[in-house]
Amino acid sequence: MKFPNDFVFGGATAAYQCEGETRTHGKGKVAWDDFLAAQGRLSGDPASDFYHQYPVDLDLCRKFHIKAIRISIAWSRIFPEGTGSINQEGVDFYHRVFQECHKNGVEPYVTLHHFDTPDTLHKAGDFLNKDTVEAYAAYAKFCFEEYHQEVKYWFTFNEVWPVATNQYIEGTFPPGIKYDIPKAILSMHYMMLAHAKAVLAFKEGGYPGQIGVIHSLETKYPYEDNEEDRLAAKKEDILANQFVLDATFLGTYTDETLAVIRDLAALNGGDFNPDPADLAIMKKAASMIDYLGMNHYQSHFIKSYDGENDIFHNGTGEKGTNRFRLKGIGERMFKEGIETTDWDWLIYPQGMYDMIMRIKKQYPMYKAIYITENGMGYKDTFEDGFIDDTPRCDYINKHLKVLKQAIADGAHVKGYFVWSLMDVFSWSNGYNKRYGLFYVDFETQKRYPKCSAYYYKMVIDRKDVI
Ligand code: BGP
Repeated sequence: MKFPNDFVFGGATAAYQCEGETRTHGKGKVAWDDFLAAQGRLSGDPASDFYHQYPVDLDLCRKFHIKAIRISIAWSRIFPEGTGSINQEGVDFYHRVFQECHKNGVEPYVTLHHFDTPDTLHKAGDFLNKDTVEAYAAYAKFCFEEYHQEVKYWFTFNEVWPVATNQYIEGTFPPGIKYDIPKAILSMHYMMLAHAKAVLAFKEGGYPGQIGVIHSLETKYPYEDNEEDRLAAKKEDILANQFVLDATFLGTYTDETLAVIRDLAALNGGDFNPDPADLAIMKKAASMIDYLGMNHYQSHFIKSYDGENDIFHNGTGEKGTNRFRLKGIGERMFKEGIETTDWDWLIYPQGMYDMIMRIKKQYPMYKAIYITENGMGYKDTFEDGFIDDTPRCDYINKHLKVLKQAIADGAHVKGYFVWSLMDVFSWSNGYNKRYGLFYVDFETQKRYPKCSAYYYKMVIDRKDVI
């Protein structure tokens, strides 16, 4: 069996990670600007200079038969303050990008929020503040109205759980708070409410096209086959996966989900009591979404853990330094026989298969799934214009194999996007964690196809893995 004829093979990007020009052309500030400057290690400039290089990147898509691209709109390029006055230069920029996509036969799949809430709203509490929900809904509506002739595929949010955990539990995203589980829960809930409001605006506005949301879904397995580890894996799954999947497909939270979430909130001095009026909005939207975007890179093996919270983020690629231990939940373990990347991400394609089949079973109302991100962070070497990234080809190939199996086993998966199309800026890791099919020389901004670009073209042409 090959991939179906209409299967979409794409490449993914995100505004802050590729555009550059973070404080020019009328763009408003985002929390990242100051957060990164204060650390002094990393910067979102120049990134991959997509602001100027997009014709080059889209031309590469055309040449390598990549017919779809994930792009995100930077909210603060359109509304510099999050609400109110519009920056026409930003609005026009995305028109030019979308037109260039179509000129090259590349379909844009557009995300409205990819980790970059405008700073004014972020400072006022980001998605812990309901005003941000309203501001987001107005911004989404503006985009549907403005771009509906050029964009047919929309995603409301990129990765609700990672935003919440990185902002409030791991502290690697601004505002850099650690171990505040109640805040993480509330911000996820309000992001899902904002998602629902955008879906309703889209469907009730009668715009052509389709809409969904992207979640990062990492399968959680018990480290050992015992009662304690099973419970630990279950708890982490509910917090990271089931909470947002319930919100997406049911528009409410099941009793099982609520019980665990409330326990975790209480253990950390908080509570979670969603407003029934908000749940009614989420329920309506749940029946209307067209697809789920699933980002998948790794899985976790969880051992039960009752010690103090202890997280260390490996942001430099020094293998074996990562630690993730959450009080009353569990500890993420390395597992013999399972390879990791230099940033300690477990390479376990079976996790992607298991997650897809779990969605099919647990949420039979799902209509379609796109794998919206999958790829491998790797320290690429550039030698005489040649970039041998065989491990990345191998990683992608293994994941495409299990994806094919999931389709053969009845899952409705419509497409796959490699993260990332070209090398981009990695939020808490910088520029040496490369993912691209195309190597970017960040000094000259020149692009060079890696081995993986040729590999991917072969897959696209054959509609099959190697
Ligand atoms: C996803 C994000 C992307 C991208 C990717 C790789 O969570 O949606 O924006 O960054 O992960 O992550 P990282 O760059 O941290 O390695």
